[in-house]
Amino acid sequence: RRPTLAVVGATGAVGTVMLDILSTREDVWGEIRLVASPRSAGKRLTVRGEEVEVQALAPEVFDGVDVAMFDVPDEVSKQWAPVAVERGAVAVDNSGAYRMDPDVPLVVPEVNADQTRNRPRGIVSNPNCTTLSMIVAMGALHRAYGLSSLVVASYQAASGSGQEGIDTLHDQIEKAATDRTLGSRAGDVRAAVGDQGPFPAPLALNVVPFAGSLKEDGYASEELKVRNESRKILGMPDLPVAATCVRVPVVTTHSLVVHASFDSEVDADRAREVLSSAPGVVVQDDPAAGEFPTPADVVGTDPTWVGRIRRSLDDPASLELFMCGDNLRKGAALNTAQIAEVVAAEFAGS
Ligand code: 11C
Repeated sequence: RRPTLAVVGATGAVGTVMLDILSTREDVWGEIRLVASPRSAGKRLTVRGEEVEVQALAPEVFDGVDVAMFDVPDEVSKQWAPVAVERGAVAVDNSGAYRMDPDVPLVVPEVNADQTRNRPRGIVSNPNCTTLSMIVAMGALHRAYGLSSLVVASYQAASGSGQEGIDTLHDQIEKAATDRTLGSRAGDVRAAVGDQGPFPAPLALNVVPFAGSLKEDGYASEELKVRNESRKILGMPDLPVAATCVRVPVVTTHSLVVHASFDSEVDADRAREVLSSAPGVVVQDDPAAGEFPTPADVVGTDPTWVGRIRRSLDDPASLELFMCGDNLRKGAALNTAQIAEVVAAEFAGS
């Protein structure tokens, strides 16, 4: 039987990408129900080439649903994922609400698909987009060499903060575009762009060394997510992970610089082979020819792109890498869809 799917948060930045993904991947679904806040109810959205009316989030929308995806803020997932489960669905949640719950698996199908069935609460979690932009590649290298530590710096896109982030960046770029003297005096960009939207400093013509909210010891929530989620996905609760998360004026696609250390010596050519043969990873690494991934070239694609692969000059057991991944696709909607497909496969033959 083909399972019934509900997409909760169908009208948001991630939800919009989800409808595209559901329309282009191999179709495993029976009915697809679109759900959003009462404000968006009644809208008609296209999925699989058909218009579907958006229903307001209410307990009854989950009746008869087998898999419910949630692309909504943490507090909405906290309240509604258990309602979906109570009504018989498996919830696949893209919020931060359940990721570190020991009774909720945190799944990246290329790395730990086997964890999907281990879900006593009926919920499977999807990692944060920053973690997801590197973890498929790091999982492949871990299988080859045994990971011993990670040092990560992110270059995160505005759409990590949703549609508001995208709109803020475009508004700021528009305001900054006409004055070609901007960026030459302290504070001139800040004065010119005005509204900072969801960001703690101007994003146009700037970089912002803070993403998420402030947590203990000066860390930002994004940095702790990268650490905690990487450990959980790789099944390495003590893996040393140091992360600094930075927002850059890119609309969509997160980039990361990774310094990865391993249990054994590494070789850059062999690392390229390992990554090239890993599902979901593309190696683009020929700097002499100007070949390396950039967010502007990667956006809209599914894989994790890896380039600038070098053995560390001072440690033969470490690699330096640069990687990019579309934070709305693999970083959010695509991975959620892949998890949902793993669950859907359980219905085959039923
Ligand atoms: C960002 N990674 O770029 C965040 C957005 O935990 O799902 C996703 C937040 C989350 O701002």
